Amino acid sequence: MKTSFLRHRLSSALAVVLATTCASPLALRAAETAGELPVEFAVLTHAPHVPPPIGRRHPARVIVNLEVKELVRRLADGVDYTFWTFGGEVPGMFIRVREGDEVEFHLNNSPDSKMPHNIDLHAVTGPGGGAASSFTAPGHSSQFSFKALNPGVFIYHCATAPVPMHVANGMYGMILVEPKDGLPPVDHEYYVMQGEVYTAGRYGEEGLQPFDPAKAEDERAPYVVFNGAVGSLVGDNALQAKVGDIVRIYFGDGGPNLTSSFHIIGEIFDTLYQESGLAVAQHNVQTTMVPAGGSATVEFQVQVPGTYILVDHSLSRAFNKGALGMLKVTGPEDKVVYSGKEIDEVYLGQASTAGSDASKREVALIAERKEAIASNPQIAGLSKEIQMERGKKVFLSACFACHQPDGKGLPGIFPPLAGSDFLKADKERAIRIPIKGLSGPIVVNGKPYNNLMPPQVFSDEQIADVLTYVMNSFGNEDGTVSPADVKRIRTQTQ
Ligand code: HEC
Ligand SMILES: [Cu+2]
Repeated sequence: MKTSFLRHRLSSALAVVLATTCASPLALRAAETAGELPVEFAVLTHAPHVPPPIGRRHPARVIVNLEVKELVRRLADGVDYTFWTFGGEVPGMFIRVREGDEVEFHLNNSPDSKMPHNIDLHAVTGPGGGAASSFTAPGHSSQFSFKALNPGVFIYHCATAPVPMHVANGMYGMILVEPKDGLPPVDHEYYVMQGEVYTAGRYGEEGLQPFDPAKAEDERAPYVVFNGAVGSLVGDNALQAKVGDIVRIYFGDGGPNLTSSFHIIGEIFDTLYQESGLAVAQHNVQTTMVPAGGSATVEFQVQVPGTYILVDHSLSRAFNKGALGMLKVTGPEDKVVYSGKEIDEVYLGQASTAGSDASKREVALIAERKEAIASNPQIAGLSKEIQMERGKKVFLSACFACHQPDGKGLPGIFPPLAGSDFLKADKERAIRIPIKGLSGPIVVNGKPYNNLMPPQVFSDEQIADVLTYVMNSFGNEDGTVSPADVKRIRTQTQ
């Protein structure tokens, strides 16, 4: 349904491209002076994809059709949320037009919606950015037009009261107004937006979570995420590039409240276009501040293969609330640019503070509650497959940073989990490692290691899941660990 929608958009855009290229430049100029512009349908894309460059060097009347849908979507593993969306996903669909275009905007509110919605596009010059003109009840459609006077990368969002709630529920997206002469070509363009979700439950608390107005008012977000969900840009969903490629990311902050300190671990932004504008603001930038309701565009060339981590460098948000994504770069190594033997201290610093007494107590309480639930025979009996999937997510949120996504570790620093004889030899010891951490000399597959693994703050269930995942992945093939096993070992070691 989603792809056919997109295909429809693409094919209508193609038809228009054909139509406009058939018209002679003279006829186009005549139409322009008569105020009659060629008509096009905008190509809209879901994140992290960006519509292709405009290409055209004359203005057009561009028709945008955007549908508001309220729907339940995954926020994190086992956690659902009723999102309000521009186009069915969070963030809203990416819109791309050209400076000087006249945009005919149709906002359609699905008949299944419960709420009225509207749209305030920061690319609009005029009161409310289109908000009042686009106020649309469920099952209705509104139309307004604006001229894209200023080039830039602009946010759009719903501005229906209570506005912070509509935005926190996912009602934000981006519109790029290309400068008249277009943008420099690059190898990949990606669309990433940060936003907070104010759930009634704490981070990771399972079930369908309602919006918590008090937390929103206090700006205490249990979730800060990229592209609408924890893990939307990790593992198989990571952004992709090849060594030598130039990558451009349009990064927006939907908020509603928090400023982002956007950073990519292991990369430097060669070029930064700051705060919506498309003039080069600065070169060689490590972290750029993106205000709520604002954007930045970054460009960088990737020189070395590996996994680069997109974060809000307010790091608790990255490592405890979900604001973490990945860019996977493939291609030949360049040992001069990067030897492959350094450690990013960020991981150790963050992980070591994570073991505070409060978190331990919290983990214990959550584990107690989870065990009470699990002892209900109807709920018990989670299949190994579910455990594996959950464990994979835990692995990708913590262990991968050191043991590497393929479990092979780094020579002399992080021992391998793939084919590890150390792991296999003693299940109880394996369970103790994430709980208590591990330091001092060990030998794994005949090679010595003498380093430090900080304790991993996870619930019994998460530790059981991640160990079960590890014991059955990367060529390892057997063993399961249950939450009860973990609880028993945790009690013994405390
Ligand atoms: C901050 C880096 C880091 C993170 C994160 C980390 N580990 Fe480790 N891990 C290490 C280091 C370093 C060692 C070796 C410690 C030593 O030399 O005594 C190790 C050792 C181990 C071992 C025993 C050695 C082996 O290769 O079998 C296991 C099992 C293990 N880790 C599992 C995990 C799991 C599961 C997670 C995620 C929940 C995890 N680790 C997260 C750094 C890390
Ligand atoms: Cu709304």
